[in-house]
Amino acid sequence: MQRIKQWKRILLPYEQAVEELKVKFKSIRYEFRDMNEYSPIEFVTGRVKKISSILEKASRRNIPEDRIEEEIEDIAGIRIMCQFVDDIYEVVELIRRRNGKDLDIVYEKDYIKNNKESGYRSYHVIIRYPVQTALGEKKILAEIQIRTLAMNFWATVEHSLNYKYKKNIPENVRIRLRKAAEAAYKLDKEMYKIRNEIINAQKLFEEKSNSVYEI
Ligand code: 0O2
Repeated sequence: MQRIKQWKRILLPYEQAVEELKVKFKSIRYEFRDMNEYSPIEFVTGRVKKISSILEKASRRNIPEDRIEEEIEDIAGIRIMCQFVDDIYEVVELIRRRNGKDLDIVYEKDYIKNNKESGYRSYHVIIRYPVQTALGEKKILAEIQIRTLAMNFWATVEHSLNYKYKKNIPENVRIRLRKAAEAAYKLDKEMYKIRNEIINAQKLFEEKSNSVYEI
């Protein structure tokens, strides 16, 4: 019980970081839309890892409890969803431009160019983020995952299957998942080919919806 209470306290700045980062990335989307420009960010989510998942990951990787905050980089996680693969790299640029300002980039992992064995694709940026707490500043690690809607669909489904099969997905399902990952990637490529067409149609649709509200 005491241990859970301690962990809840440790996680407070992580919760604050997730809330702040969500606001910051959502604001970028609002700004683009306000300028009537295309936003590379479609939507943003975030979460703090559950205590049980933190402890399970630490035990799986033999991380002593006093090293968890330094070694588990995704206790605070932000997910940014984009429409097109190119938007992902634009978002990465937006983050890089903030390096040394409100966040510090620790390292990046491009699982789009080098997808995982499972078929997983996403771009990960690990950052150090300063949180102002009642006891002063605390710099925490956070993971920003940037992916397309298709990549997100695949990852969400695969994550549920991993949970169901306790990370031991049967071979036949794993093969199908790899095929599905390729299909999702093909979908992203096809969509990219008609990117301008889609963006123009969305602009028209948005203008129409706004004018309805203006009446
Ligand atoms: P959750 O529930 O999302 O928090 P490891 O977790 O040991 O495989 P590592 O070194 O911590 O990997 O970093 P990595 O590989 O960048 O993975 C961190 C997170 O990326 C994972 O967190 C997932 O969110 C996501 N991810 C990585 N690989 C896969 C994959 O094959 N499938 C899916 N669906 N997601 C993946 P957690 O802690 O695994 O889970």
